[in-house]
Amino acid sequence: MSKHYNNIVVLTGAGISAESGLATFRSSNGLWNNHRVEDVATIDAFERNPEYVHAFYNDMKPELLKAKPNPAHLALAELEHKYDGKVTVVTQNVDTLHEKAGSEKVLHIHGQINQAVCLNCGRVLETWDDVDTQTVCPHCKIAGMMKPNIVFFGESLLCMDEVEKLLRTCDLFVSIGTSGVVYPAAGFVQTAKYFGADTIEFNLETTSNNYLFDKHIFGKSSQTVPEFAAELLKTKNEA
Ligand code: BV8
Repeated sequence: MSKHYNNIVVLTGAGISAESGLATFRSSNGLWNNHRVEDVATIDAFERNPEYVHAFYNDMKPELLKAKPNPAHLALAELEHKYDGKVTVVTQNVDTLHEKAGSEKVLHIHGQINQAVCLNCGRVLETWDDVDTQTVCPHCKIAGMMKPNIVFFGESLLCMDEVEKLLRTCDLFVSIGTSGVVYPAAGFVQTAKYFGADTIEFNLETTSNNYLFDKHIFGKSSQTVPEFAAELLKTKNEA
């Protein structure tokens, strides 16, 4: 690695949190806690049976609260703070391991497990406590209108205005631990490439959209990402 980049976008998926002990979507055949995600993480499922969907996410909270960031998360946080350029993490993960590692510029495009949104007033409640159909919104005081602030299948993503601007202006797009199956996140690499970014993919294996990446770094992200970050930190802005 000798090239210096000024604006790096890092898309992360469930694979970056695998070595922190969190199940990935794919390796468990699309199951989370023995439920098919497509059956739970959908707006229809929530409208049909909000208690069931609330319980699914409430059950996930203790494990995600306890989970610790691994060297891949820590390397990205160090890169954000020490690198002579802009580094932004765009994550599909609903865990908060990037923040726990010290990353500050993190965009959760699929939402966050420790947040709920009020369908009455639109305000977001930050909480690791259980949220259910009885929960009262602390802002508008209405009960029963809280939804996990998780982007369900069929819902539009969060932070997309900011993400689209980043994809048009970044000069390096890195993808870490994502199978490239879920859209529109799986299409981000195409946009970045179209606007001239170099593209690198970190995974254990070849993924569905691998042909869009200039470079593939195979291996466990807890090893490959710290090595990559260390190389980047050696480069200097020649301008
Ligand atoms: C939308 C929240 C439109 C829930 C999630 C048919 C074709 C194409 C697209 C569609 C289609 N039908 C429907 C769609 C659209 C749909 C979609 O893409 N479906 C897929 C399943 C086909 N997308 C949507 O619905 C999106 N919304 O399109 O809205 C719209 C527009 C305007 C107005 C209204 C509507 C919403 C998508 C978001 C859904 N919510 N999460 C929850 O998390 O509980 S997605 C969910 O999937 C998670 O976010 C998770 O991150 C993601 C799974 O992807 P990955 O992160 O990649 O995880 P995965 O397990 O798959 O892969 C892990 C990878 O890591 C593997 O490659 C593995 O090899 C690697 N790995 C493992 N260990 C390591 C490692 N790598 C390195 N080191 C390791 N140690």
